[in-house]
This record gives sequence, C-alpha cells and structure tokens, in this order.
Amino acid sequence: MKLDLNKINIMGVINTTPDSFSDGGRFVQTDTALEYARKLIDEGADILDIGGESTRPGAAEVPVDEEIRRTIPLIEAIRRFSSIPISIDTSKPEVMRAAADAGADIINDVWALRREGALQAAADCGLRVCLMHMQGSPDSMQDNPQYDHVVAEVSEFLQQRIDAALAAGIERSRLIIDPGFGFGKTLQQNLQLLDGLDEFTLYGLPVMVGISRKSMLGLITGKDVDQRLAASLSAAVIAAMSGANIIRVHDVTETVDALAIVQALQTVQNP
Ligand code: 8Y4
Repeated sequence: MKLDLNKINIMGVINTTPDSFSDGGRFVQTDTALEYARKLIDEGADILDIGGESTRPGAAEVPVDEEIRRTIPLIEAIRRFSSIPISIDTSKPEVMRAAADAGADIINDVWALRREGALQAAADCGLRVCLMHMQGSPDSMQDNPQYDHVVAEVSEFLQQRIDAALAAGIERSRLIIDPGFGFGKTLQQNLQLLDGLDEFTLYGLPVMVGISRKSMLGLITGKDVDQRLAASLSAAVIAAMSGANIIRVHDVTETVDALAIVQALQTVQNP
C-alpha cells in the first residue's frame, strides 16, 4: 500500500503502553495489539501510528529497550500480513532506527527531532518525518502556555525545524508538519490554531493534525474522554476542510465516513 498524500489520510492510533493492552505477558500484549491493528486496517485506516511511550502530562519516561520491546515486534508482525503505511511515534533515535529496519514508513516525533541524535537517525533511515510543534515538555507544557500570536509562533518553530531537518540531509519531500494540538496550548490557543490551520498548507508540505478525543473537545462539550466521538468527528471535518492531509484518530470507522464527504467535495472542487 503506497501513501498518497494528495488525499485525506486517516491515521489510526495504536498505543502499546501496558495500560492499553494489559498484561498477560509480552506475547499476549503484542498479540492483542496485533488484533487491534487488524481491526483498524479492516475499518479503513490509511496509516497506523504505533507508540510505546505516553506523552500524557506526568507520564513516566520509558527506557529505550522497553519502548523497543513494545513497538518493534508489533511492526514486524503487521508487516507479515500488510503493507499499510506504518508510523512510529517516538523521539528516540534507537527506536527510529529499529522501526525503520522493521518496515516502518514514517517517524512521528512530537519533539520534532530535537532530542540528541534524532536528526541524524532520521536522516540515516530515509523515512518520512512528521515535525510537530510543542511548547515546553509533556510534564509541564499545560501550566500556563503563552504566545503573542500562536499561529505565527508555531509557524516560526516549524520553519526552524524544517531548516534543521534539511541541514541534516533529510529531503524536503519527506517532511510533514503538525501544529501539535494540545501540546502546550490553552483551549483558546488551540481554537486559534484550528482557525488558522490553512496557513500551514502554505509550506507546500503535507499537514497532519491530531485532535481526536483531546481535552480541548472536553472543555467545549463538557464530555469525558470516552464521550467525545461527535466532537472528534466535527474537529476532523474542520481540519480536513482547512487542508489537513493526515488526521490522527482513535475512531477509524466513524472518521472514514465523515471524511469521505469532505474528500468527495474536494474532488469535485479540484478534479
Ligand atoms: C485523549 C486522547 C486525550 C488522546 C488526549 C490524547 C499527536 C501526536 C499525540 C498529535 C502528532 C494524545 C503522538 C496525545 N498527539 N502526534 N501524538 N500529532 N503528530 N492525547 O497531535 O493523543 S499523543
């Protein structure tokens, strides 16, 4: 399966943290995650995003060997039956290299290759890279995030990371950008980013967004995380209408239909 970034792509989230696929031992854990991967593929996901480290505020750091044990056997197992594009959600150079060897296609790094050795690892692998904006670090990013102009500042940051990636030898055609909804942003700042999302298409690079189930939707609707499907679909449609090329979601079945309407509209506008 080849990645077509000229259309709207649905990225299905697979978390391999132990709280997600809980403990009957390593084999059972990979096996359960593998069944979940099959389900997302059947539901129509275009890309799978596999992560072994929680970026939630207050989450513990995961050692590199543990992150590898959680993610790499799963990527290898998916590759035995599917050629679906796979994204590895990691900031660690060792995990990037192992994932590339296992058959991953995209590095999804919420640190935008700012960790030691990450630029070089990504350049060596030759995978696509999603550069995401985050203000601060996961443990403290939500305590009083501040911007004068959030769209301009996120845009400047992404321009700097694009420049750093190019300087490290990563081809421009391999880059994807993401404003990082919820990563060091208040509700108001997230809404300003969503309102200005079209500006990020001006780089001529694919734009990715992750809004699914996030707290900004909870703050607007008053709903708990497991009751945010309708809000997530609404946000996905808004992002796609603003030109986002990859939408990272938890609810693939429902998002497939919601974004099929946007895709049909865009195909009639731009045949
Ligand atoms: C409920 C469910 C509440 C999920 C919060 C969350 C993004 C990302 C994440 C994103 C890219 C998350 C790994 C945070 N978000 N990668 N990763 N863009 N590129 N929180 O927006 O889903 S994890």
